[in-house]
Amino acid sequence: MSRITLSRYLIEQTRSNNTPADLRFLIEVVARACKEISHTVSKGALGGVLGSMGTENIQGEIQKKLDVLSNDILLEANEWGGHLAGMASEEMDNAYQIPGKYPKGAYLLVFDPLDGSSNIDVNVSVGTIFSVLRCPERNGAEGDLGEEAFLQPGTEQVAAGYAVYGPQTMLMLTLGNGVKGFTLDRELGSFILTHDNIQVPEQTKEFAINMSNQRHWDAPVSRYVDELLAGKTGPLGKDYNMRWVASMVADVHRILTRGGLFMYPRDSRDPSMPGKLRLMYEANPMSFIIEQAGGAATDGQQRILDIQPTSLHQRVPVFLGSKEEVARVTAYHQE
Ligand code: AHM
Ligand code: MG
Repeated sequence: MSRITLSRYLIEQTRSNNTPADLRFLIEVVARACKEISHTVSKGALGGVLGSMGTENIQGEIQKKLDVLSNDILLEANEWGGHLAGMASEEMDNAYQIPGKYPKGAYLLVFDPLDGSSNIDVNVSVGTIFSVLRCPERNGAEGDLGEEAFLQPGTEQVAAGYAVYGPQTMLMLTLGNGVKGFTLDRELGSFILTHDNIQVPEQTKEFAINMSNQRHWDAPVSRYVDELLAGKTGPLGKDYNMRWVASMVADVHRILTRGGLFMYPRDSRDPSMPGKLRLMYEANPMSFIIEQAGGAATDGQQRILDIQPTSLHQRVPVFLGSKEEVARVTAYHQE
């Protein structure tokens, strides 16, 4: 049987699922950019790409050289094709305007160009996360595209995905009808469909959280993690295993592959920051993917995809993965 490339999968989606041709083109361009980022990341010290830029992004985080390179690769790949009305990125203060010399399109592309960048210099998996929204009608408005165009709840996403740059480079994609996984065949230079119909098991014995923040957690999270740690003799009646890569893409990828629960709760370190992860660039695309694979995602109170964003760089607490455990930790918040 012939192998199914990402391009072929997308063309088949256009035929069977009415995926518009410009959305197909958009995904192809993002995938091409991810290949370039994968190649750049893999050069490591040989390419002189490790280390910091000495600059900070809008969230006060030190930018790595690869954060900035990856951001530029995605912008350059996507700005000229005529499929986008604008872009927004974790690494840029404001919405990115499509240069006037290029045509504009119907979609908005939102991304975290290189997630997990604290892992770059130690050669641990990192990745690119992206989300696609429709640009709202601008009613003939001229001029720059404002931040408000992007502030749509996650339920409005028409596509989301991530590339993980690990032992293999993989692209995981949802167009709203399930999740497909593609592995980069470096000899062909193509993403090949290797993981059809991905399903997150409803139950799990594995959780992921940064335990070093324990003393800062809210009571429901402390209670829940205490129960996980109590194992077989505790109220949950089973022993749990813990994993924390500190790259959300890698942690979510493990959960898509074998189940589990990922948590980055709100904590009391900085009251102005309700969690660490960003709604638009991390929580929404990952929640869309996880739900499409049969899992669940909440902020402890409500479904993440239902949150109405109020700003581009908004942060949220995140609980996602196997349904049963997400439901339990969410219920503890609501008690
Ligand atoms: P980044 O986008 O700046 O890389 O930050 C997001 C990352 C996630 O990938 C990961 O889950 C989390 O931050 C790890 O945070 P911590 O270092 O607090 O454990
Ligand atoms: Mg990130």
